[in-house]
Amino acid sequence: MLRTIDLRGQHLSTVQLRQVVPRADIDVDRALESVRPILEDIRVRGVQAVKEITARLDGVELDSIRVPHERCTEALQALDPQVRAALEESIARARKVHADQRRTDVTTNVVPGGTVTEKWMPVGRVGLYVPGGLAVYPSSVVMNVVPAQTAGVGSIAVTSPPQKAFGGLPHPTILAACALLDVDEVYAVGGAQAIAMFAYGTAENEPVDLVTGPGNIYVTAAKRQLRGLVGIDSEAGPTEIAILADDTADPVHVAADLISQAEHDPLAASVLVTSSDKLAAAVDAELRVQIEATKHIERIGTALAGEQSGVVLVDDIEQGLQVVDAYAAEHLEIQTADSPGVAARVRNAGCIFVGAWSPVSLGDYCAGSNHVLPTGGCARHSSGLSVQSFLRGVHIVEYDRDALQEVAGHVQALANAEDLPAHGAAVRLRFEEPRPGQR
Ligand code: HSO
Ligand code: ZN
Repeated sequence: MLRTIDLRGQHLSTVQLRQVVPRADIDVDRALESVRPILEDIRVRGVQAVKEITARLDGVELDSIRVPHERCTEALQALDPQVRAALEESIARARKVHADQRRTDVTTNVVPGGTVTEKWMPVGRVGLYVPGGLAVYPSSVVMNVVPAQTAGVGSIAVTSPPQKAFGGLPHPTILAACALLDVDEVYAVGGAQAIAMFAYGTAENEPVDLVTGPGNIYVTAAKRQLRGLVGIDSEAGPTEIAILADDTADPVHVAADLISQAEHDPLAASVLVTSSDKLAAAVDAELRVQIEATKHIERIGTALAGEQSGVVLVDDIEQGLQVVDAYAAEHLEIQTADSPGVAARVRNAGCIFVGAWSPVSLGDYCAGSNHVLPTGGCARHSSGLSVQSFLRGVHIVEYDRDALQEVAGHVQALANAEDLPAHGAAVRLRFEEPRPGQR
């Protein structure tokens, strides 16, 4: 099922490893070509353009882009009690984990009379994107809203694509999740137009300071283009699972987990990195059996057969660690004899799932961790969504006269070294006698 990349006996550099690990070539810049006119139209014509584009792309005529609050409460009342209970548990666990991510302000006494305080302030207003498309993602409402609320963001708006099948509203489970989380500003807009609406603001919505949440390639292209005007969390690509496993792993679990994330998208990536021929063969056989029983067999089959998926054969766990670090997966499972020991040595991954009882699906819904994670190798430099994503650390500098005077010579020396003498003068002047008539 999966293509095989045999790295045994090879000593590859990081650069070479990055080239050989399976990864899709996602061309966001190309998507930008079709996205740019949409953004520009909304910048110029505002909400009228949002409505016309929504009619054209989603086949939905919107009277208003905003979802009336009653629709959310009605959706919550009609929600299957089991789904409600599960969402409540998901929210409670996410709140527990995210509460521990709160930052405390720190004041450093640099010298007597001279302090620097780092003050953490929430972003003023955020727009959270919840994808529609092939699946419905109430869990993503939780993963965006909980950290924003925990950070203390005062104004939170959620948007999700309108669904023809639901009278032009976002999916009812999304609306119910918003109601459960006490979010009452919800929009029925998807795609690049949603990001533009958030970034520019229109007659029917205030602009936001930050947009978060994953979306398709057009959403990502819009985020790339509008970054700066608004903050963005990251550029989300198709989801990825990598599993580092040895012959102690259960092939049934490994196959199920590879399939689980392939279920998202024909472009999703499922990668097994193993030192065991035996496991690779058993997983392959298991994939063939399990895939037959899946509802979304077509997109799972496409994802597993795609160039972005594969089995990477390695000599041992050492080489396996090099491979997974070069790959920097969004989700990385460790299923080895000493899973915690191996997991502790991983450098690059969005979220690490340790041992046989921590599958990615748990993290998708109910572990308490966040499922909005860096994809496409961005885990080398970025983190998943957290309370920190919605905070800004502002330095507050407060020196008294003596403390400034003490360091004045150094400021002037550095100002002169940079040929910026006016910088030095701004300090020196404060300690000079005023010119006649100056003060
Ligand atoms: N695995 C996805 C999140 C998700 N899975 C939502 C199911 N629902 C990206 O981390
Ligand atoms: Zn998932």
